[in-house]
Amino acid sequence: MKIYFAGSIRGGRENREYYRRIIENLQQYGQVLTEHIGGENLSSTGEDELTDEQIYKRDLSWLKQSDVLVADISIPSLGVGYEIASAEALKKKILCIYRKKNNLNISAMIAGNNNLEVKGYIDLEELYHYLQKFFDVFVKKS
Ligand code: 6IA
Repeated sequence: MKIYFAGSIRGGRENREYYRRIIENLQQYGQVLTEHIGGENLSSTGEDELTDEQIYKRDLSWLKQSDVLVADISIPSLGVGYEIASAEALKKKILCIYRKKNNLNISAMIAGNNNLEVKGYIDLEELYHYLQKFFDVFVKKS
């Protein structure tokens, strides 16, 4: 099972620690191709050693190889939105997750799309429990 985890970079890095812990949890279900999203060294300016074009091409190739996209949409990010739409076009299974706080309003383009699973979480315990159920059902179906 290959998992593409998407989370905000230039959209803002304040949930970085959450991403790190979610990625760590996801690793029990498969290989997370985008481990760096939770990385301490990845600031909002990102990976300096790669050009934007290299990042774009590498990320899309990983998305193509993946079985499932797990996108944290707590922080609105153009890149994450683009990855969700691309994964949908590639007919990937998509799970969008968000932290329920600060009256976060999820875009209608996400909340209104029946091809996506969208799940809010209050804390990581709740999210981990949900992920277990999600992968249980997903693995059985595929
Ligand atoms: O628009 P954002 O930067 O918030 O988009 C974040 C999403 O796009 C993530 O889910 C990543 O998969 C992808 N992405 C965007 N930028 C990068 C990046 N470095 N490294 C890896 N993945 C990325 C930023 C480039 C740097 C030279 C500034």
